[in-house]
Amino acid sequence: MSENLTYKILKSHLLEGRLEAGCEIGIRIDQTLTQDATGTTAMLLFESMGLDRVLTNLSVSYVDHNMAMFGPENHNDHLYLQTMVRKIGGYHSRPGNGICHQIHLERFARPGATLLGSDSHTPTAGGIGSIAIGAGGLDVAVAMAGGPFYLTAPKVVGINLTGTLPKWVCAKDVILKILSILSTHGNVGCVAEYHGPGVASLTVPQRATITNMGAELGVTTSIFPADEQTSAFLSAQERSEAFRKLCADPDAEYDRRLEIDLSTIEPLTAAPSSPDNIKSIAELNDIDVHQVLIGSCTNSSYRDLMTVAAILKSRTIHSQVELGIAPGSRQVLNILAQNGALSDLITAGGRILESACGPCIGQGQSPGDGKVSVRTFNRNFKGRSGNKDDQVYLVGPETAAAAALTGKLTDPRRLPDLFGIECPKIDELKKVPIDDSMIEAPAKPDQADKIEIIRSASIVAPPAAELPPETLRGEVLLLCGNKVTTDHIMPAGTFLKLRSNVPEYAKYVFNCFNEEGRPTFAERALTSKKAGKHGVIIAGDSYGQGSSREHAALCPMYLGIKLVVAKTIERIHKANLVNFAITPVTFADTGDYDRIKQDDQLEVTDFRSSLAAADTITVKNITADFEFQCQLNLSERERKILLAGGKLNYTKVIKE
Ligand code: MIC
Ligand code: SF4
Repeated sequence: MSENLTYKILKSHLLEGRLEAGCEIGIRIDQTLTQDATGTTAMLLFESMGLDRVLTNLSVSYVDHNMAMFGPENHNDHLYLQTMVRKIGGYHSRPGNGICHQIHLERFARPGATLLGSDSHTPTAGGIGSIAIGAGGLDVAVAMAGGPFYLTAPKVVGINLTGTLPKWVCAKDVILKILSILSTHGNVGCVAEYHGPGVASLTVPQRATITNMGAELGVTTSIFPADEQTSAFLSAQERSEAFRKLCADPDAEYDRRLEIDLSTIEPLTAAPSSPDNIKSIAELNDIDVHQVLIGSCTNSSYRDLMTVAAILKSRTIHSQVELGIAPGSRQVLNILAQNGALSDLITAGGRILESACGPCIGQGQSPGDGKVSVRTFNRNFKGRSGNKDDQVYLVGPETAAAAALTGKLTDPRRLPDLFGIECPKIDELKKVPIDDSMIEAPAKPDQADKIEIIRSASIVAPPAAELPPETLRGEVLLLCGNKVTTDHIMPAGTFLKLRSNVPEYAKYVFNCFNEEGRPTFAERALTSKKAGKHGVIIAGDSYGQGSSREHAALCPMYLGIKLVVAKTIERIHKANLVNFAITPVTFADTGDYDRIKQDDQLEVTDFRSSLAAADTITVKNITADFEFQCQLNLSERERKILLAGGKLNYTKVIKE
């Protein structure tokens, strides 16, 4: 039978289960990636499994998120990671080296390999032909310990690319176009696989922009074939040995097909405040802009930054605009420094930020009240920038540079008329300067003992989960609407420094729903827990969209949450809930959502027994006196994890 590329790679890594869409499978993971905001917990969980060395081909820990370093916590985390990771046989990418996904693409990712990362944008490596999946830190820790990664064998959406991109249109516009068609919901359990004649015209970094922001579609991952472009990219990185030609069979089957003619795409934006609120820039021309930020794991490749530098060269940014630029990796920053483009950016008035996530995760550069911020990033969830009522437009580098010059949202195709600027043509370099001196190699097994782990007091072991109760005596602690993201559940930004200390971080669960002068969500949850009740969260569609941060399950677990009832729940967050013994269920009849109120008292008798085998549970709303049905949608393995009181307990039971 003719196979698509996704199934070819899954087949060669299959350890358990039937490779048929919808069935649960376990796959071998070749590589793992962790970053500092999720990595400390992942490493603490790895430690609690009692293993000395990682069992993957390659595990890399990156420090790129928590870089602001207000207070000692971040530095404490960096030192813990540096010592811990090398001791257990992993590589450590030091602060300043750049954003995990971009460095992984440049230095480690391989066509045909499987990569599991504790970050939702791990699929960036799909641009080189890896099956690269984002997951919670605990799942990554288990993969580091040699365990399989479990997922639902996906449906594959074949996206046939034809034509070539017109002038002033970039890879970001391609993924924004796809988001306008597929949106951010309804794609759980799918893989986006690109094929067709249009693929050949896209370089690996352009492909990586597309696979990166595939995370916003909610798909399991996105993948491109490995072809001449891939070979050229690897050769420029002096990694030709990693190249393998890979593609789908000519008449491969897909569960769904999408046709994208690259030549018909125009400059687009994701308008406030969802990555699928897509509009054409031409239709929004002339909206006032006060801030432009360029960078993030989506758009800070050599080509992207050179494009911006070429547009801004010998010009000054508009007086109303502040421009920030965070190059994705030290490699790119160094090339720009050596070829003079950095000077063009500085001369134009750009503020050069360090090679890191920076403003993308709310570490500074919050926009002013009511002021439009134009960013080349991948997420514009309300409040993520650090301003509760932000107006963030996501765009490609061409549009960002145009806005920096005009102080307005401007279709970059107008730049020739407005300023006489020709469309920059940036070719990828055939050779890039290689400098891995900021990547520390694993300690040799006989040297590992000599490394002492630096563990400061701010690093607190994560709390253990509890067994599910036989009768759930629930209290509705929050009724939240649609598209509640992990940024809403567990804010990042200035709170990021608390990632290694669950009791402290848990104080800010659902912080954006807290009102001044009233008890916070955390206070209400702890009061309810003390009274012997079990916390329940009621949500609408796409609950847990966005990040892979398991703190969005771990901290609610600490506060006594036992059940999440939603219309739909996103893949990574659902897995994290199960891992931390919070049962995720969906409404059998979504109309019941409207009949529930905050503080309602709920009851599920036989809760524990139902987890073992039932497909539905009956929830009694004692306050409003009615019953409603919820679906369990759990695999056998997930049921066992919940019954064991979370994945850590389950993994220990399996080992014994
Ligand atoms: C994000 O983009 O939201 C993050 C920060 O990279 C997260 C990971 C985290 O919360 O640490 C992600 O995308 O998974
Ligand atoms: Fe970092 Fe932003 Fe990419 Fe997340 S999306 S990894 S915060 S650059």
